Amino acid sequence: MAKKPRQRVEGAPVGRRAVLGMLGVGAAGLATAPYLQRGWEGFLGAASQFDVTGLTGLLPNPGGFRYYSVVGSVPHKDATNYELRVGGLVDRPKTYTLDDLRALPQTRIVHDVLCTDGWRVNKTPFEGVRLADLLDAAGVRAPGAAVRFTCFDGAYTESLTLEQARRSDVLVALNMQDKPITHAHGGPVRLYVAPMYFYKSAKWLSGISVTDTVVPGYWEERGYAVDGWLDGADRHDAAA
Ligand SMILES: Nc1nc2c(c(=O)[nH]1)N[C@H]1C(S)=C(S)[C@@H](COP(=O)(O)O)O[C@H]1N2
Ligand SMILES: [Mo]
Repeated sequence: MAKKPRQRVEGAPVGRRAVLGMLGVGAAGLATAPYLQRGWEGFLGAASQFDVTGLTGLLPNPGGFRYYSVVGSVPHKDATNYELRVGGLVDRPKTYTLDDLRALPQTRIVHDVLCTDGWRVNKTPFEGVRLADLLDAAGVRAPGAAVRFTCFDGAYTESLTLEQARRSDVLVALNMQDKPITHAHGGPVRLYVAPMYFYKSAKWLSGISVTDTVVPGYWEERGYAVDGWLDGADRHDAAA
C-alpha cells in the first residue's frame, strides 16, 4: 500500500496537515499559541478553537507523538465512569469497567508506531488485554466476520476483520510507554493494532461490536485503506 494514504476532501486528495496549512493554522503558528503553556494534557480541549475542519492533529511532543482527535474536545473518563461495551453478534454481551479490564491477563507488546503523516516512534511499549480474549469471553456467533470499534469522543470509529481482531498483537490497551494511557493519547483505554498504521488504533475506546461485514472507519470513509498493514507486517500472525 502507499506509505501515506491521503484523505479525500471533495474529491481531491489532501493531507491533514495540508488542510491545516490552507487554513493558516500551521505548526509555526501554533507554536506561539498561549494554550501550549498549559501543557500537552490541556491541548485537546484548548485546541477546539482550531477545529474548523473537524480535524485536530498538530505538533510533535518531545516524545515524538502527535496528538490527534477528529473532534475538538473529548470527555475525560477514569475508573469511576469508564465503560467498554462488547456486543453485536455474540452470545454473551458484556460491559467492562476499567477495574474489570485491569483484572484480566495483560500482554505487553513493544513495536514501532507509524502514522500515515510520516512521523514514527520506535519501540513503543503497549500493554493491555488481548482483544481475542474479550471476543472469546463474549462468544462470537457464526455470522460474525468483523469487529467495529466506537469511541467516547462520539465520532471516531474503526474496524478489523475477525481474523485480524484475533491476532495476538492486537490489544485493548491500558498502558502506553509503561504508564496508564493519558487522556490525550486516548485513555483510559485505546485499541492498539501493532501491525498496522496507527490510525487503526482507536483512542477513547468505548464499544466493540461484532458485525457480519467490515464497516469502514472514520478515516476509511475519507480515503484511507481499510487494511492498514505496515510494510513488512506479518499478515498471518504466525506467532499466534
Ligand atoms: N478516537 C480517535 N482515535 C484515533 C484518532 C482520532 O482522531 N480519534 N486518530 C488516529 C490516528 S490517525 C493516529 S496517528 C493515532 C494518534 O494517536 P496519538 O494521538 O496517541 O498520537 O490515533 C488514531 N486513533
Ligand atoms: Mo495517523
